[in-house]
Amino acid sequence: MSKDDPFTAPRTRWFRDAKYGMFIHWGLYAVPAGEWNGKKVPGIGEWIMHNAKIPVPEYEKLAPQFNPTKFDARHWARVAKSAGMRYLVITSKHHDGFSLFDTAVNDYNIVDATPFRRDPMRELAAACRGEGIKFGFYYSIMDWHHPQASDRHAPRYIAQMKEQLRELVLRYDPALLWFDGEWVSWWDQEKGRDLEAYLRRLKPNLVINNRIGKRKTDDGDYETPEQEIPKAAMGTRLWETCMTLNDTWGFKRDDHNWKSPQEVVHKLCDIASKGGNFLLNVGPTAEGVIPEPSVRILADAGRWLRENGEAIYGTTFSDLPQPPWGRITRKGSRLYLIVFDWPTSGQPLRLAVQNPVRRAALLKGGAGIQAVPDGNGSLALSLPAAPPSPYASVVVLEVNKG
Ligand code: H79
Repeated sequence: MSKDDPFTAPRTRWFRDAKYGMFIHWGLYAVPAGEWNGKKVPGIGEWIMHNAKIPVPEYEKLAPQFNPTKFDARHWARVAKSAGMRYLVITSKHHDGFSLFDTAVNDYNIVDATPFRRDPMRELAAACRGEGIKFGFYYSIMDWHHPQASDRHAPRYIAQMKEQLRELVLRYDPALLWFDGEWVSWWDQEKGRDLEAYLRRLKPNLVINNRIGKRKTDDGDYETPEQEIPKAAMGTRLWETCMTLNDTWGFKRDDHNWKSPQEVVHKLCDIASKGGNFLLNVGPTAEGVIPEPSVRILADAGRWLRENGEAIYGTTFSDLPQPPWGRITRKGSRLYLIVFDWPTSGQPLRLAVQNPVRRAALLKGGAGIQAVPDGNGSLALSLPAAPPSPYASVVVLEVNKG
C-alpha cells in the first residue's frame, strides 16, 4: 500500500508530540460493575457478558438501566486536561456491541435504547475541542451482540461496521481511531487494509492503531502494547502503551487496586524515554462519574507534568543507555535527565555521555549544575541535596550534537 511513513508524516505530528492520553471505557458493563446475579465475576469489567456467559437478551436489559445523569462532558475533558493529557480516546462501541453514539445502523445505542437519550459522544467531542484536546474513538471489530458478526455472515456485518465508522468520522470528526477485537477468525489483514483505505478516503489525516489489521508492522500507524511497556524503543515504528489505572478497563465496583501517582509518572517517563505514548484508562460509573481515586491520582501526576512536562511533550528517545537512576528523553540537542533516585547528599549523578556538554541546569528553577568529566568516560553532575520535585526531578543538558 502506498502510505506515507507515520513516523515522520505531518498528520501524526500531534500524536508524536502529545505523549500522554486518556482512555475511557464506558458502556453498559458499568451497570453490573463486575457483579452478576449477586456474584462477583472475575476478570475485566467490560468482559462481563463473556465471562458470566450472559445471553444477549439478558444483557440487553442493561440498556434501560443505563441513565448517566451525572455525565458532564466538560468536566471529563477538564480532568484529562489538568492531568496533562493531550488526547482522549473513548469506547464508541466495545465488544458487547452497544453504541455510545447516535447511530442509524441499529437501535442498540444510547439514544434509542436508554432513558438518557442524549448523545454523550457529541458532547465530549465538543468539550475536547473546547479544551484543546485531540479526540478519538475506540471501536471493536468483534461484536457479541450482532448476529452476523461471524464467519458465515461477516460481509453483512462488515458493511454495517463501515457504515457506523462513516458516521463516527463524518459526524464527530475524530483525530484518531483505535480498533480492537481484530483477533476474530473472520477478520484478516486484507480486510484491515481495505478498511484503512476506506477511512483515509473519508479523512486523510486520521491516526489509526495497528489493530485495524492483525497487528502487523504495516497495519495502521502505530503499535499497541497492552498493559506492558516495551523493553526498548521500536526504531522507526510509532507505539502507544495502553494501561489500566486499577485492574479493569470498564468500571468494577470492587476494584480498588489503584496505581500511585508516582507509578503513573514513572511509567510515563519510561515510555517517553523509549519514544512511545501512554494511553491511561479511566472507567466511569453508570451514572457518568469518573471514580474519585482516578481523578485524584491523575491530578497529582498532572501537577508533576505542569512543572516537568518539557521533559515529556515533544520528546523522543535518546541513544544513551538507560541509566540506573532514572530515564532520559531528548528534544533536538537537549537531553532531559529524569532522576527517579536522587543521589544521597554529596554524591554525583553519573551519566555515560560522550558529547561535550555546553550547559547543565535544573529544569525547575533553571539553576546551573556543575558537570565535569569523572575520568572514567562519564560525566559527574553535582546536584543540590534535595530533589526539586516529588516522584522525579529533571536535569537539562545542552549537548553538541554529533
Ligand atoms: O478494551 C480493553 C479490553 O477489553 C480489551 N482491550 C483493552 C484495550 C481486551 N483486553 N484483554 N482482552 C481484550 C482479552 C483478550 C484476550 C485474547 Fe483471546 C487472547 C484475545 C485473543 C487471545 C480470549 C482468547 C479471547 C479470544 C481468545
